[in-house]
Amino acid sequence: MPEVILHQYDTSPFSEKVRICLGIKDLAWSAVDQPVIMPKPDLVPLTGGYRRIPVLQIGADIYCDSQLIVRELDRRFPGKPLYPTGYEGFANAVEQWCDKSLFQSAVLAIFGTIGDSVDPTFIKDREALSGQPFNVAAMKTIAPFAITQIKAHAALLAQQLGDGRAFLAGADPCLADAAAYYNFWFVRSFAPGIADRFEDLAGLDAWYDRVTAIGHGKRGALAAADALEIAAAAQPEAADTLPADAALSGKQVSLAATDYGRDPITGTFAGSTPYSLTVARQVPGLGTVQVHVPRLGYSLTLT
Ligand SMILES: N[C@@H](CCC(=O)N[C@@H](CS)C(=O)NCC(=O)O)C(=O)O
Repeated sequence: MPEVILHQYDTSPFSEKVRICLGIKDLAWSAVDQPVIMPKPDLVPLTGGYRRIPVLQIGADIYCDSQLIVRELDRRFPGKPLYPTGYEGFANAVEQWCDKSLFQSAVLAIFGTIGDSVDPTFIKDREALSGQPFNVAAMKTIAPFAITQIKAHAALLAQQLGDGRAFLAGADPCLADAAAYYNFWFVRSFAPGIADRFEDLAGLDAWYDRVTAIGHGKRGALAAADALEIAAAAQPEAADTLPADAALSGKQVSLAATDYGRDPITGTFAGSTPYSLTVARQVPGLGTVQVHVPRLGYSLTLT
C-alpha cells in the first residue's frame, strides 16, 4: 500500500480538517511540513503551481484542496466512511457551509482580534494570495459581528445535536464533524477566549471534545526531499475520463482555483470524474506526476 503523505503545517485549519478525517479512519500517514508562506520550493514542483495547503501525495498522484483530499481518502480507504450511506449530501452540504460561510466568520473574528500582532511578512504573503488588501482596521471593526456569526453557526450545529446524538450524522463521526470542528479549533488556537466554549448551546462543547478525542490517526513525519523521491520513483495511477470530457484528452490545459490562490496548474488533460479534473505533468527530476483538483471551485481553460 503506497504511503499517504500530507503536505501541511500544524497551524493550518484546512489541514486540521484532513487530519481529523485521517483520525476517523485511523490511517497511518506521514506529514511533510511545508512553509506557511511562499516560497514553497518543495511543494510547487509537485503541484505545478498550486501553493495552498493541504496537498495529499500518494506516490506520483497529487491531490489539491481538502475537498478532494478527503474524497480521495474515502475512495482509497472506504472503512469508516466520511460520507455515510444516506448522508452523502449531508456531509457535502455541511462541508460547503463550513468551508465557506463559517470559515469566513472565523477568519474575520481571528484577524480582527489578533491582527495588530500578525507578522507583516505573513500579511504581505496573504495579500498576494488573495489579491486583496489585508485590512486589519476593517477586520477589527467587523470582528464583534463575526463573533456573533460564529455563535449563530454554532447554534445551527447544536440544533443538529439536539437529540443527544454523539456526532452530526449520528453515532459515528464523518466529514461533517471534521468540517465543522476545524473552524472552532482554528478560532480557539489563534484567538483564545473569543469563542472557546458555548455553555448555552446544549451538546456543542461535548461534541467538540469528542471530535478532539478522535485524534489524527497514526501520524509520522517525512522530509520534503523524501516525498519528492517517492514521487520520482512512482508511476501515477491510471485515470479514467468521463465520456463528456473525452475531447479534452491529451490537450494542454490550465486548472486553477477560482476563489484565491489562483496560480494555474498547466499540464496535459489526463482524466476526470464527476468530482475532479486531472492533468499529467512532466517534471524534471520527478518524471510524470498527475495533479488532481476538485471540479467545484476550479476552472479549466485550454492553453
Ligand atoms: N479550498 C482550499 C483552501 C485551502 C487554504 O486556504 N489553505 C490555507 C491554509 S489552511 C492556505 O493555503 N493558505 C496559504 C498558504 O498556506 O500558503 C482547501 O480546502 O484546501
